[in-house]
Amino acid sequence: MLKTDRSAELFRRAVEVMPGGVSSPVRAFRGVGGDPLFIARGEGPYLIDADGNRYVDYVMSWGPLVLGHAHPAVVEAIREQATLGTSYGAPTGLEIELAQQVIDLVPSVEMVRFVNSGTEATMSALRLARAYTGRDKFVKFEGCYHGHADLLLVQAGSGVATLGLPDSPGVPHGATADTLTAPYNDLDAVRALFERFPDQIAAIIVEPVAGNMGVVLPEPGFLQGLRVLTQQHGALLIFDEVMTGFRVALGGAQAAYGVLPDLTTLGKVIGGGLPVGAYGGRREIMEWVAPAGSMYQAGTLSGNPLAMAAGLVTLRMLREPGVFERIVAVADAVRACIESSAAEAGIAVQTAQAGTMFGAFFNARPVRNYAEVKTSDAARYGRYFHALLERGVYFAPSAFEAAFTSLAHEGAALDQTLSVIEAVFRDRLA
Ligand code: KE4
Repeated sequence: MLKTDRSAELFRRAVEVMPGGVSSPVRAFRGVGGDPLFIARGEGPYLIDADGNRYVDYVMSWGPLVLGHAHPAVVEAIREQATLGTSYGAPTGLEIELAQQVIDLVPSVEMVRFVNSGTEATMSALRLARAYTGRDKFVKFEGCYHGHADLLLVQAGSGVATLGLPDSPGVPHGATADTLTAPYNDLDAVRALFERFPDQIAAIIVEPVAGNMGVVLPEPGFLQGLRVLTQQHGALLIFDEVMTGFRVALGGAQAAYGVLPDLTTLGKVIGGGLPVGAYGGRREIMEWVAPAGSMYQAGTLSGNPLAMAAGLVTLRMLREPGVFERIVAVADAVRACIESSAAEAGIAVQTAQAGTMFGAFFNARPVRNYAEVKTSDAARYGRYFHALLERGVYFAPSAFEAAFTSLAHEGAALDQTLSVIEAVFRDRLA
């Protein structure tokens, strides 16, 4: 049994001063039971909690830490920049360099605007699509999560799904009146929306690999079908690659699947662990963004030099020969271990993987959309989570999330992970 007295004490104090004791709902362990661990530090592939317990971390801050915790090059880049100042509220060469890295890597992106979170990126991209097309409606998919902006809190995944919230109070009907939803992987449903609302749909926004309802892959032809439908109906295609960017492939899911959207939203990895988001795409669309154009969007700390420095060193290292492949190989090994261990124990598990992110459902049938996700055994996931945690392996405290690897997940950390997964299934602790 884990000794977590210090975390328990911190949690008691936290709930007095922060709603639920956390700064973001999915951290609260509500989806798996028990109380959250309070973290003292991160070190390569490890989290160390306030009681000194060490865990191999597969949450990795929900995706950003593709090089691992406190990578020396990232720490040095932040330290060096901090001595030059943390924010100027004025343009810097660092923004140009990071924008160029994104443009070089992400096939459809010709121009970039930096913001401070994925939520800001998606809400801005949708405003831009509405400005560019002169239309108000847009389509999202059930179980996909694109941040917590009012217009997107409809049938959302991630923490909304984890907490089983019927979407959110405080979102006025008017804010979501133009938000249309369809089941993931269902092109007929999307086609029907275009027929029902001709010339009214500004965009489709989609997670090209869904990572906020667990990991659900696009079926063959789904993304290409969205590309064709949006072109046929004069709507924009937005790939929300906040999670999949630089994780599914160096160029994101659009590179892996060969489908080019009109706009792409990014976050997580491009901040190297500091708050950054971005949206980008075709130049003729992006030039609608103020001050070049009239679509307004702004941010005090957008493009701040600290975050730019951390993101730059992260992407530069990720581009070095063999680095990305090493991180994918770890995800391959862990995913394969889950599959083989569950099969040997006769426990029905569906796994899915895209590059350096992967997931597992306790389900006897393949999972292709949110309705099918919900037939999975979330209670069993909770037992699985705690059985792994007690043995020093930290997966997402929710069945509706993804697992992420890093450059640091090698050697002893990987060996420990594989032996713990084998034991948890063999001893039927899940
Ligand atoms: P943020 O505003 O949390 O930086 O990004 C929102 C967002 C947008 N799009 C996608 C595809 C995302 O996955 C996210 C955020 N992801 C969740 C984890 N699944 C953030 C974790 C949290 O909410 O604490």
